[in-house]
Formats: sequence, structure tokens, C-alpha cells
Amino acid sequence: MQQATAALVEQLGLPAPAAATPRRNREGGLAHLPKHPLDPLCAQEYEQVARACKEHALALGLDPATLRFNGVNAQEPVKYEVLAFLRGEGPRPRRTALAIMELFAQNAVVEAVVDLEARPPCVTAWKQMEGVQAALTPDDVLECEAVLKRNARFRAVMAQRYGITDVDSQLAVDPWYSGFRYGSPEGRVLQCLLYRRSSPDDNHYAHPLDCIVFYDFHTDKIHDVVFHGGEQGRTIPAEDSNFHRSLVDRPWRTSLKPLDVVQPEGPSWSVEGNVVTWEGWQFHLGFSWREGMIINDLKFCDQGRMRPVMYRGALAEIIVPYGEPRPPFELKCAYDIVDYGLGLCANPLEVGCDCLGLIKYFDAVVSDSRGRPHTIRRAVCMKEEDAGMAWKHYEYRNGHTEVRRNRRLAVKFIATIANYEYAFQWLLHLDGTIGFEANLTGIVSTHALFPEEHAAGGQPQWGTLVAPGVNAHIHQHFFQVRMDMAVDDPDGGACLQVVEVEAEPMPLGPANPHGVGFDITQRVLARESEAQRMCAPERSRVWKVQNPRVLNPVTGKPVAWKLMPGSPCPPMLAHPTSSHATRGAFATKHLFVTPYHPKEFNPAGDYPLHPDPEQNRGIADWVKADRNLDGADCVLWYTLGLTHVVRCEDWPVMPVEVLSFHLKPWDFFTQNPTIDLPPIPNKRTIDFDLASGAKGGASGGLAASCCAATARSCCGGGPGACTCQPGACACAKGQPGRAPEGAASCCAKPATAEPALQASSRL
Ligand SMILES: [Cu+2]
Repeated sequence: MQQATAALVEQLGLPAPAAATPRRNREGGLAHLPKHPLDPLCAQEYEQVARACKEHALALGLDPATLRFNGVNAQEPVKYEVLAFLRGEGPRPRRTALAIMELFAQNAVVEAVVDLEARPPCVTAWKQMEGVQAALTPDDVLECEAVLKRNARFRAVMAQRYGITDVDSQLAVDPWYSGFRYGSPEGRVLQCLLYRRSSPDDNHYAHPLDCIVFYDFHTDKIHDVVFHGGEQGRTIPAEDSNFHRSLVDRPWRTSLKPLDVVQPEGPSWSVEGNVVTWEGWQFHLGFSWREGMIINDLKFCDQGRMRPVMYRGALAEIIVPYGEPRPPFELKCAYDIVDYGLGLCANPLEVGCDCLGLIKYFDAVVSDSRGRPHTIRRAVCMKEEDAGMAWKHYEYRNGHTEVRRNRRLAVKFIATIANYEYAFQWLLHLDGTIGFEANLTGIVSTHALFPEEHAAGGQPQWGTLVAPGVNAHIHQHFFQVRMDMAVDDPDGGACLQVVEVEAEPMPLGPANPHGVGFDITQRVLARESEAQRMCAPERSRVWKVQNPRVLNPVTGKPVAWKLMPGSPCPPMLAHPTSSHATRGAFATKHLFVTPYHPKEFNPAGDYPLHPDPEQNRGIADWVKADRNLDGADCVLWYTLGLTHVVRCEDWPVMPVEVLSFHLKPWDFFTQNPTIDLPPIPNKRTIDFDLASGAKGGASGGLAASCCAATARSCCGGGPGACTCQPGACACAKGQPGRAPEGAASCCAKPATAEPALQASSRL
């Protein structure tokens, strides 16, 4: 196995594993290093990285105070080295970090590698690049708004055109990257979208200004100010549209009863460090400033044998191109991962709100722009959820039923990207299904109308009128997920095939004389040029990742996992020659397949804000090599998406829109892996009608409401307040009643019993 690993490393032109730390994976030997080689950096390591980078900058004659840390991560070791170490067959990969920094005084970007095992930790590589721009960070966004509001020219424009004199309280600034309009030599130019705010908690997107300011906050230079609304644009849409609890102008509804998720015996998962085990599944939870949550080394224990499924799965890139073609909106296109760093924008989750039930939370530690560690409390949540019926058969001849409930482990994080919220979750099911969901919510991006739209009665041409004078532009969302499949290979899927499977009707003929026949076609996607595919639901198209080295004993065919598109995914509608489609080429196909390469993680390139022709520009460039995929270490890049034509119901805050796809085992197991689920009915499920006496009870009426629907007040009323016995009941007011049949268990409970009507996820 070690020989195979060495050969693959050599094939990829990587440094030999011997360069790694020559220490074995044994207990007690590496106390200062994390338990798992893929663990994210801890707070102490972030401090070490910042210190090493600042010392190195000083040694180079640079002012350390001018360094801005845009993204700091543990440098991910080569897959084969990680797996060899985890098997106990190789040395621990050396612990290093990659810091991407902005030298804003030089308008340059630096990539620094810090050796965290050196004493003291030190920079071992320092690469300065001109002509690219690093990601924005949340600190950049806040600083840009603050600095722009101090700019005298900007304040004068706001006062003269709009009458806004108190920019601090009356104005909100959303900085977006400005795309191709300004080249990197001109600096870090952001397009600042502007909104008036009626009060501190006001939804300012209801009051868009007809103005975009192109601005470099490092130099405090305004490159351009563009007004698009004509004379009418001076009048800002005035109608408030709010969702903040202090500003909603409708009374709260009072009809909803509590719905609790309880697990009285605790969860079924176990967690050790960042390794999670649950009902056969096992994975390592990672986190990066760029991607957010990462699922590493996902395996399934099949009757005692741990079988690899996916080495690494994470959201890789998002692009949101807008459809308004008129300037200045031809630049409106958000790269929601690289624009701000999806991990950096992760929310601290609210207990009792973002996830319900018994939750395991994971904190995330990231670096702020000064290199200081910042902990995002409860950045990732994990919980068990009922997942509906697992399987069932009702034997109609004798009325016997066999039915089991499915369950899933949901691992989720939520990020706020300016106006939008995205929740992403991996869903591991008992039956082997892996789900991925993107949930879209937040506030749609709005703009003031153009003069011709005012003239046309206030109707926007490329969007939806969500309030008088407020246009929510038509746009698309594309989410690309990178999945490095393993499929029963302890070497991480070193020899796989991706097969496109379709169903097609048979032609009429001797083999199909009645015209009812249809068949399945399978085609190996043998090279990268063949593996750039679109969904085709009319052909039931799916993609199967199979391991030809492991055959299913029942079928005699390779074990496999199939990728099943879920939500209908549109093609990108921007013209192929447009900047949206060229910079976002990764989203112009629903599926790419590439062979594993340890430096290929960013499908839009490492620096898509201002890509340099010499830099890594992403998957569109990688696949030009047309590498072999037949028997290769295949990586799937799947894009799910949505064309968002805004509805009134999306305003003022958007109901969650769900996009999803699934990975399912295909001849991976020898039978349904949930056949061992025990036939135990859920004890807290209640037949409401039976319990309330609407059917089957002896008397109903007074007794029913006493013993079931208001069981707490009846049974929990204290000694002597009421008496409830199966079959006979007297309520607190002394009115006798007779408990119906279904109320017996309620009435037999002790006085401190839980409410009878309670939902439960427990099987
Ligand atoms: Cu949208």
C-alpha cells in the first residue's frame, strides 16, 4: 500500500513523503500537535502564524503593520500522506499553515508558508504576487464603509443629491468587488451600493439610492460615481418594509403550539476531537476560512468493516450573476465564497432558533485581518433528525405491517454574505444516502429604477417591483461542491471510473415489436474533455463513481456511489463571452470531473477577483490538459443552481429556498443496509382523535378535554385539585367525567408528567 502511495505521489510530481516529519503515529509522541492531521488551526497556531509572518516582513524591510491577513489555514497535506499516516503506515504530515496576505502599500498579495513544527515557527516560503487581488474580508467590508463615510467628496454628494447629511445614521454601504472594470494596477476598487436607513434596525434595502461609488478604501480614492436614475433618482424610495422584531407592524400570531424535538436517552452520535461517529458513519469535521465546513475521510462501517466513501467534500465556489444588462449593473456578479470568505462569514448560531433539539455545536477559529485568532461560537451544528419512512411493506393478505423510520445526521453552518444568508448542510442517512442542501434566505438585492422604468409606470424591466420604486434584480445562484470520492478504496479512490448512466427508449423493431422497451446506457467518462456534462432529467441521467477493483458479490459488478441531481439546475444564462461566464466558467457545466491534484481546490482560481493570466484560473484551465480519468483518482465538481425571479413573497425577507442533490450507494452494499432497524414503534406518537375522544371514547366532551387535551392542567393540578383514573375522572372544578379509552395512559401518569401532546424524533 505504501508503494502505491509513493507511485501516486510521484505521478503527480509531488514531494516524496520522506520529506515529512519522520515520526510515527503513536500515543504520547506528539503532544503539541493536533490529534488529526486535518484539524483546523487552533488559536495558538494562528498567533504563531501572524508572529512568524510579521517577523519575516520586518526582515525583508517591510512594515509589519501594513500586512493584512485575508485568509489563514492549515495547509492541507497531500491526501495519500494523510491516509498513510491514519493507517499507521506513514509519518505524520508536517504541520504547516498558508497565510494569504495583502501588502496594501505595495498593492500586492503574499502567500507565506509557515512551518508550525519549527521552534520557533517560521516562514519557509514567501511569494509576492503583483496583479492579483486577495479576497475581501468582513473586516475589509466594515472598514470600507467607515472610511467612505469620512470622505469629504462622498459626503458632499450625499448631501447635495439626496439631502443625507448624517451619513453615519442614515446610510448603509454594501461594498462588492467591481469585477473587470478596474484592473489591479488601479488598486482594490470596490463598487459600493448605497441605501438610506430610516432607523438603526430598518431594512435599508427598501431605500436604494440610484448611485454606485467605485472606491478604493486603502487609498481613500473615489474612482467614479455613477447615477442611473435620472432626475427622479434623487428621490429615494420611502416606504419602509421591515422584518426586525421591533419594527414588524403586524401582531404576532398566537395560534402555534410548541413543537419540541426530544431525545430522552441522549444522542446516538459520539464525538472525539473533530471525528464524529454515528450509526455506521464516521467522518472528520474540518473548517476553512474560504469554504467553511468540510467533511473529511467519510466512511461507513458495513457489518464491522470500515469502508471509505468520500475523502473530502466541501462547497468550493459560489457565483451569483445578475441579469440587468445596463451599466453600471453589468458588473453585478458576486463570488460569495471568495468575495468575503464563506468561513469567515459563518454565523454564531442561536440556541433554540437555527437548529432544534439536542445539538452538538462546534466552534470555528479563524484569523481576523490583523492575524489575530477569532472564535466563531457555535459555527457548525450537528443533530439527528427524523427522515421519514425508511421502508415499509403491508401484507394485505393478513394485515401485518413491517415499517421502519429513517433518520439522518445533519451537519450545518450558515453564512451571511452582505444581504444574503446561505445555510449549507450535509445529511447522512441510515440507508447510506448522502444529501447536500443549500438553503437560501436573507434579503434580495435591490436598486432604484431607471428613468425609462419610471416613465413606464414604475415597472422594472429586469426584475420585480417589491415596493414602490424598488427593483429586485433577476439573477442566478450557482453552488459548486467538490467531492473527492473514495468508494471502498483505503488509498482514497486512487483507481476509479465515472460512468454516465442514462435511460433511453428502444427503437421499434424485432427486439421491441410493441414499442414498450427502454434500456440503460452506460459510458465511462474517460478524459476531462468528455467529463464536462449537463443534467438531463429527460434521460434520467446520473453519474456513477465506481471502483473496478472491488466487485459486489451479488451482482459481480464494481461497487459504486451515484450522484443524483436533485433540484432542477439551470444553465448559466450570461453569454459565453461575458465576464460572468468567463470568470465563472466553473458554473457553465453541471458536472466536471478531474483527477485529484493537491493544489486544485478553487474552481474559479485562487484569485478570481483580479485573475492574472499567469495565475491559477481554475477548472476551465485545468481541464485543458485533458487528463485521463479512466482508473484515476476522480474528483467530482457538481453545480446546483437556481434562476431567481424574485416574488413579492421574497420581500422583505426571503422564505428559505432549498436546493439539493444526493449521493446514493449503488451496489455498494449487498442489501438494504437498514434491514437491522428494530421494529420499535415510537412511544410518544399519539392518535390525536383517539386521545381527545373524538373517536373510540366512551363519552368525549368534558372528560376528553380534561384528560387529554389539557392533561397538564388536569393531571398536574396538584394533590386534590383533580382526580384522574383510567376510566373515571373528575376535573378540578369538581365536574365528573369519564375518561375515554385513549386517555388512559394520560390519566395514569404521575402529577408531574410531561404534556401529553408532544412531538418526538425518537424512534
Ligand atoms: Cu436569489
